Amino acid sequence: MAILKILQYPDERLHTVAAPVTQVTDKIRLLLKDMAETMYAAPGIGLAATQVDVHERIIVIDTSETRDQLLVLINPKIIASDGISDFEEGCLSVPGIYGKVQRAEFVTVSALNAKGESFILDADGLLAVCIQHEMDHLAGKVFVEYWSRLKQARTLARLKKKQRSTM
Ligand code: K1U
Ligand code: ZN
Repeated sequence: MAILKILQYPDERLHTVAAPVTQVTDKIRLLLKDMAETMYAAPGIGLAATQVDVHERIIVIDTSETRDQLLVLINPKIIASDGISDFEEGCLSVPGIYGKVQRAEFVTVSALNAKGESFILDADGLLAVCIQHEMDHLAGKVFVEYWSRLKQARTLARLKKKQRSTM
């Protein structure tokens, strides 16, 4: 297994739209293992393939306290949603920046698992937020891009200042 490099905002590659997985092969299963290892090591509660510069519709998530409930979503699709939530979010591609995004409170998602079997999942709370955040990555959208131009500009300035101080 391997820890993969996570692209950092404003890297343009984070704006790439991911393509559907046509077949869940051993190569995809190896990528899933590496993505899970990368997410746990970061540490994070989710990771989209886009963030490791692989532009296929693949997500790993673990929102459990015990960090042992890995959820794999391949070709995820939201088939129903309801309610509004206003959760404070973070992102491994935008380290140190946190802020609220308005999303659906409940989602029903269809996807394939690591064996290529289809399943349907009902999610609420942090899991629902995380699924939507990761699916945005697959669509080339980073959570800060929901914010106003001014807040985005301030965020970029903060990130650049942080990057300069760690050089
Ligand atoms: O997509 C990502 O960059 C992962 C991101 C997912 C996420 C967090 C919060 C709301 C929505 C989506 C993260 O995992 S940021 C790190 C984080 O939230 C966390 C890390 C360790 C323990 C608990 C939370
Ligand atoms: Zn993110």
